[in-house]
Amino acid sequence: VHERAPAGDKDVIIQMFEWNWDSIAAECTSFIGPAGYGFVQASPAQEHITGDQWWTDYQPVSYILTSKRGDRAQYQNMINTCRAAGVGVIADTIWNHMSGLDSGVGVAGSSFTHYNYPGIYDNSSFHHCGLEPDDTIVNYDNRLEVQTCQLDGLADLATDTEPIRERLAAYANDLISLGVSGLRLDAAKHMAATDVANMTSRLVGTPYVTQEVIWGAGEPIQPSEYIGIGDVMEFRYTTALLNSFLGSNGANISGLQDLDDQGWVPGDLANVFVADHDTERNQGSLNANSPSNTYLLAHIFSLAHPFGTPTVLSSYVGFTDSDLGAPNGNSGTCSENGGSDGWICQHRWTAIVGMVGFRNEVGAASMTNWVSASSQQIAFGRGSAGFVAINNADSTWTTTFETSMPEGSYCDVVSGSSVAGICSGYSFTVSSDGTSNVVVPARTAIAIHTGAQGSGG
Ligand code: ARE
Ligand code: CA
Repeated sequence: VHERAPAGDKDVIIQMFEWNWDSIAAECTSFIGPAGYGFVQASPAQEHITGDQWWTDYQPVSYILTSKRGDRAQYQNMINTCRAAGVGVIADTIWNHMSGLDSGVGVAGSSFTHYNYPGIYDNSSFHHCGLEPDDTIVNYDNRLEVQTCQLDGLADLATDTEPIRERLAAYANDLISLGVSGLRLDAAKHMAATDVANMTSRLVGTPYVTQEVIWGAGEPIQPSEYIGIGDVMEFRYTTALLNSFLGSNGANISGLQDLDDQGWVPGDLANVFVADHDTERNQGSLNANSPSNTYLLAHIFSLAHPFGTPTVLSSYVGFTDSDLGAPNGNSGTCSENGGSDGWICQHRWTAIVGMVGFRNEVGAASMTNWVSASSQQIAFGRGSAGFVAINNADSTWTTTFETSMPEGSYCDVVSGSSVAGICSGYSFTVSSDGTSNVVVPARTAIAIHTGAQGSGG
């Protein structure tokens, strides 16, 4: 059993995709901690291949903690600074493979060849599956192939053997010794669950673990195989939000009430997200360029709904180019409520910050008062602490909602916040009978909670 934040209790993770360590540290202090986020997920920390593309970070060549994002001292400083701001660091951890290059020199100066990493691994450290030309995975319907052949040609570590398990656990324990709170296990599907479980059993303490096991139609390897180890990234949720908010494949947001009956991993073991760095690069995904405010509305839903532990991706512009690396010399910067210098800073968007406050306020309260006025208009409460209405239709939604909230005047945290009892955005009143008259404009949402009372606006 691994440590995870209790639902709603500062459980929101930001994936600080490609931000360097110094800039994450600064952002933890100035914004992320005060805003109430629980964790930042940082890019892989270990030495990797050189190059300007973002994906160099996913080709490890040694366990020296020097990457394009900073060195060991900077990584340690990031952890210390974020923790001081109340924010844990989750390390993106690569156990499945090393590089896919014939040979090269890593960013910290380590020489390597595809199957030789001097002082660490030699040819015998890798699977040589012999099932496909070049040993590269083609057939996801073959379990053995997915787990012992090479993902995109990346040298596949023999995670079923003792020396490799020992080395990989030692790497994770080094990160833990520096103070990381959790691990994202990259490409977990490409390691047998027994291999992953063996290695996590060697970890010092009880770090939060989230495993990247992408569900695929008809594939033999199932996300459920990994739930005894820790959380699983539930990509079926991501796909359901995509289809529902875009109204594609017959899906609508009115179908998103009960997510525990979908056959996904259970909500208390699911790590959920509107997008990660891979999906935002997929054509037709929900991303910052999606039409009609759907990307933002999906985030509001994700942070309001009780299912899963949510991650918010914070990324940079230009993701339609699948190779483009981070802007501004890898140093993340934001404006007050948005991005700057090529960074998008989703984690600073007013509505997303407002919904993090909502989530922290409602905690584990169950869903109440679900109503769906049409296939693209939903509203629900969270106990007596919060209420949200999402209008993903092209027409205004004017209605009297039944809520379970106490009588009062509340600030809409989608359009603003409460500053000393004055709402910087809209405000709504709830009567003594729990009803509230609300106008929700097309393609927008409103959300109120007991932690943001106020009037005006
Ligand atoms: C790069 C080049 C390749 C080259 C390779 C080796 O792009 O052309 O062959 O280097 O030299 C990232 C990038 C890759 C990049 C890699 C290494 O996305 O393009 O390759 O870094 O630099 C599968 C896996 C899943 C994986 C996705 C991408 O199951 O684990 O593919 N996601 C993680 C990370 C990625 C990262 C890696 C793994 C590797 O999040 O960012 O790759 O560390 C179906 C299946 C899925 C499958 C999916 C896509 O949906 O069900 O399992 O995901 O198709 O193939
Ligand atoms: Ca493997």
